[in-house]
Amino acid sequence: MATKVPVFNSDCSSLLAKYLSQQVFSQLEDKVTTSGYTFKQAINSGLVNQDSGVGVYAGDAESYTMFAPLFDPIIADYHNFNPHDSHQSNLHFDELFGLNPDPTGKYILSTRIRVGRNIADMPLGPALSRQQRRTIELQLAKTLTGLSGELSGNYYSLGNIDAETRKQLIADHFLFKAGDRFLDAVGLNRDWPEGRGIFHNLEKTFLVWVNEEDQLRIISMQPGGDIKAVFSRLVKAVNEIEVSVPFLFDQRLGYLTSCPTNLGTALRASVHIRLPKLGDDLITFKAITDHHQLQIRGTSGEHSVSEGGVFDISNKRRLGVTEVECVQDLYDGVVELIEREQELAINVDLKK
Ligand code: ADP
Ligand code: CIR
Repeated sequence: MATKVPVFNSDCSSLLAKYLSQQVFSQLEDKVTTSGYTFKQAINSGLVNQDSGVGVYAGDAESYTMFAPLFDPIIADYHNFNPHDSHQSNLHFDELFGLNPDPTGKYILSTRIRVGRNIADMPLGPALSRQQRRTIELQLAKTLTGLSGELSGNYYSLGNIDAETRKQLIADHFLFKAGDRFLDAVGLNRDWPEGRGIFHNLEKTFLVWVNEEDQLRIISMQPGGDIKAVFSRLVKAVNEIEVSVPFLFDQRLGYLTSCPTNLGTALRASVHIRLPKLGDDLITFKAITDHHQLQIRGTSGEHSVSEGGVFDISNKRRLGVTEVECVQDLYDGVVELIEREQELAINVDLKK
């Protein structure tokens, strides 16, 4: 007799719960990829963490074909991308329309754009062996410390950073947190902290996270709202790293990442923006972010809350849109958010 499909809590709204039917579960439950990644691992995070938005992770490129009866509808739903759509890249930052949506610096505290990348011919993080993870760290440390000019910096292995410095780097939004329960449930925290680390230049405007959720998270960030400057530095870094590191890429799905939300461009362009009035009017706030396909996160990143009226606003879609379009989504949405925040502030003043 077939095993019964897992039951989800009544308030679970993950994409896993939405698309894991009995038929899909019976078709996939015993499947294992050639790197030994099982379907049960792929869905474990969403089963353990019923507050997941998505709930699944890939362990390798093959997960995206072998588990397609579940992954394809999740990808289509999240990215608004149907299985016959194709993915195009455009890293020509000069094609971005607009420079700084907040030239006076009243609203935007900082801008950050990151892309996720993984290495060709390697499993993704959830299925990496300890030795493979160590090999990747060595390879990346060598490549990154060879960069020059504005991109030149140092690599710090996580185990060698003292606790106080690590805490400060996290508080300053430069370093990933430890113990993420979503990653834990898919085996992404195995052998922690070994093999993980951070590279950054002196100014901390260019950073690379090594072996967190993806093997590389290439990050460009700086105070203020100059989105184009941040984007152009990111493109320069990605192009230089790619000369020595072959990235895992798929014709249909773009850059492959362990979380399906990052497929395609794997790009998240975000601002930390102070919007206290909109923060008190979530219906208006959500209407604008939904219209521009933006996501609202808290001040300390995913699954965190907003502090002091400061929100992390970023593009939601990453697949089936180019890098320029992802960043343009953010730019256009932020312009409208600032206009609305200003109107709400005037209305409050008039009522006084
Ligand atoms: P990711 O961006 O890799 O998907 P998170 O949402 O966890 O992951 O964010 C990682 C870190 O980057 C967090 O500390 C978050 O606050 C910080 N961050 C994101 N956007 C910005 C920004 N525009 N300015 C400063 N820090 C940011
Ligand atoms: C979840 O399902 O909530 C986590 N696995 C993270 C998903 C990616 N993040 C996102 O869409 N905000």
